[in-house]
Amino acid sequence: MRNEYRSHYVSELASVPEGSEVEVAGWVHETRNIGKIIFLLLRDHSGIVQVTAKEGTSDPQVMKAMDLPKESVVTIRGRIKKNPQVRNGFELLPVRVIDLNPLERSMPFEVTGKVPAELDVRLNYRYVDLRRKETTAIFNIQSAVLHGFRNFAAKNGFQEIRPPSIVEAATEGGADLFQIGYFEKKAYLAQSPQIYKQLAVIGGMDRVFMTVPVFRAEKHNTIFHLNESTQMDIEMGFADHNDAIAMLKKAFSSILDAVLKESAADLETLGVEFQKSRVKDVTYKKAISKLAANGSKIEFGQDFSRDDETMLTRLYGDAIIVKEYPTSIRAFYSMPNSGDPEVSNSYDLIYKGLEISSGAQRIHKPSLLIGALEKRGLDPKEFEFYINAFRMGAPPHAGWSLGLERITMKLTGSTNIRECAMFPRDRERLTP
Ligand code: AMO
Repeated sequence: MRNEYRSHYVSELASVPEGSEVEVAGWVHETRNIGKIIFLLLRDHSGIVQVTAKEGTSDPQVMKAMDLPKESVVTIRGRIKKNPQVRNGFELLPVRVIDLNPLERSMPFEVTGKVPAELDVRLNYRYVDLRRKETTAIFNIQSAVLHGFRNFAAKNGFQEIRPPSIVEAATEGGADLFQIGYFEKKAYLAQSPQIYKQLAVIGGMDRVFMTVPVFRAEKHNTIFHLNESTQMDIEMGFADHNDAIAMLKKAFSSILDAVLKESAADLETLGVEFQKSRVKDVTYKKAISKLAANGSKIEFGQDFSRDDETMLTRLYGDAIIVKEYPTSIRAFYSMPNSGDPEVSNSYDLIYKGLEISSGAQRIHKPSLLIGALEKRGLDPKEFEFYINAFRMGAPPHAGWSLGLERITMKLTGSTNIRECAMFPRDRERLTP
């Protein structure tokens, strides 16, 4: 698309005939001024091109205009010239250079990555950090993850819904809620779309999916937790945990396919390699006895520790679905197993040692639900509107949620989840 600023993206220049005049727009990545020659590397979101001005051949005004600090935002018109010595096999001989917005401040760190910068500094200036090729690669991969999830949803008949983020009561139970003022009342930011996706299925939608921000006032500051994160959720009507697990495997496979197909170059930029792993299933009871046989102290009724999750990967492979967790340690809405109510029809997907997804068949009987709430010290009165929905023709149903930043973290080999949230929210960070 040609407009006032550009005729081509850098990645399109390779197919432009020598001698043609083109216009590119982006940032000054590097410059080298050796007196009679000025080299300028211009970077746009698609790549980097060398712009070369020479005394004698280039207009002196253009040579002067090329003398720009790094990260200046420019538009450059020039002619394509083949040059086998240059990285792309061609360079641009400039005829016009415009600095679109002269820098008023020096850059907080090197976008080229020549001098490493602390994560905190990068996050303070995320709009500059996003120009680094590694950060660009992470968000390209995240975009492919979202495509993979949507492809899966479209292929399997899921309808997209938009649940609210402002809610009256806890959606997951527990105390990890952000309270907000809502006119004369108190309200909360939703911890998950859980209740609403169930209500959609009770409403007859049968298969729904959503990609939504969720908010958790967890006080701990870890490399795996954010206070605002993004969930990719589904819910299915007339379905049990086995149906939902089968869908989780399909979604996971579709996500890996999309990343491998769309983001091969990004994976290379990050130096990450991965094969499409087969997802293995194991029951919680089997998993804990295998962990115990390998030295873990875990007992029935306990959640896996970080070390247990790492050991599970060593024992079973990169991608494992652990199912039938003890009912007591799962969310109140998880359906107890009819043959063994001590465990529930619940499951987690653990990928490369980290829980990236969680789900369950839901309790659809009001009396069971009231009992489950009471057992956890929650007041059924606060969930009345939710329980009432189960009194008016609620079918058996099941679903799950995949954490977008968590899966991105594992696919990009990032060591801190903050790398995988564009503007992360944690205990300390509320800006930018
Ligand atoms: P759960 O609470 O396990 O389940 O969350 C689902 C997935 O969301 C991700 N996740 C997080 N990622 C970053 N920071 C956090 N603080 C955080 N909390 C959760 C994880 C996790 O596996 N309603 C249920 C799902 C369902 O049963 O459908 C739920 O929210 O990847």
